[in-house]
Amino acid sequence: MSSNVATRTIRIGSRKSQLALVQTHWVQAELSKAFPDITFEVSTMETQGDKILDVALSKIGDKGLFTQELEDDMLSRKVDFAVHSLKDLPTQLPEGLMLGCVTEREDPADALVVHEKHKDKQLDTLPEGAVIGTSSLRRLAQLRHHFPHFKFKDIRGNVNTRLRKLDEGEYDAIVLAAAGLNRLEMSDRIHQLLPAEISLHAVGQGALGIECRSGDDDILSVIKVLEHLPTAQRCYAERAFLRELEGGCQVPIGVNTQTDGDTLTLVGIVASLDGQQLIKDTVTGAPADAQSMGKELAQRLRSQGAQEILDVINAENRS
Ligand code: DPM
Repeated sequence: MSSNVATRTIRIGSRKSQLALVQTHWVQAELSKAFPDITFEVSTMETQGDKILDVALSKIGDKGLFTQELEDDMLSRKVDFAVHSLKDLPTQLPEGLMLGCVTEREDPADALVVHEKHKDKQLDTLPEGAVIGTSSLRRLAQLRHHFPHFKFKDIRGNVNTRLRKLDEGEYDAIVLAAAGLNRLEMSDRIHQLLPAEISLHAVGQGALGIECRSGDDDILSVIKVLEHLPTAQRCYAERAFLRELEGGCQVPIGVNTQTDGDTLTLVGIVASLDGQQLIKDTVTGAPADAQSMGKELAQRLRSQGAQEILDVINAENRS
């Protein structure tokens, strides 16, 4: 590291939600431990995704919904890097910015949270017509496939708002990322972890992504101390898979990855919104080939009909 960075102040950009702040403050604390002579300051802002709360996520559609304002501040040098939930970070970053670090993953699984009155129930035993809250097309399509007798209803807002809406009786159950609940110390609200056979998680779910200016070597040398290589390799494979498939809007695409010694396994799914078609396949390879594995899996799913499913969804989202 060059000497000028050793005594300076580094500014971190973050969203304002409680979860975003927990994540950013963790990064700040870890980096302060590793670099006691550097001052790390947090600067918070609201993004488009925090402001527009009455429109389904899939309809807003724009990429970078939760990241763009932070990216503008990095490019204009108001902040030096930004901490994101990796799953909210688009696979194509603006010119001049890069994914500089991927931190160790929390549990990437989806979790079912139920209303009090269903506390003795599981997905298998919730009644016919139970109202399940999610605005994730990925969760919707996969759950509809396995549980066609439920009703699905959009839900927006940060984690706390969603839990309140559930508790107030608007929904029988909601699906959230286990990682968010764990980080908010609300693990006790997790009623059931959804196994991969029921719901493949979102690309990058459970990991933090630190975005910075491309080639900003001083900043990169600092944030890299938080990089967790096995997580990064898994997430590079997942992101390459999504990048190869995506059209522009939120799409029902799920993944699961495992590393076992020198083998990386990537499972991916593309689902139709009615849950009728699930196209799923697996590739294995060396972790160093993560990106090409992601591409290969995308091409395999495409040859099995995934593109037709995505074209229909993207056309509907735009209309
Ligand atoms: C993205 C999705 C959701 C968030 C879509 C998806 C969930 C939306 C919903 C891309 N971003 O998962 O298929 O359920 O209505 C989000 C959460 C976290 C990061 C909250 C959550 C925390 C977990 C993490 C919202 N972004 O999914 O419960 O760090 O991975």
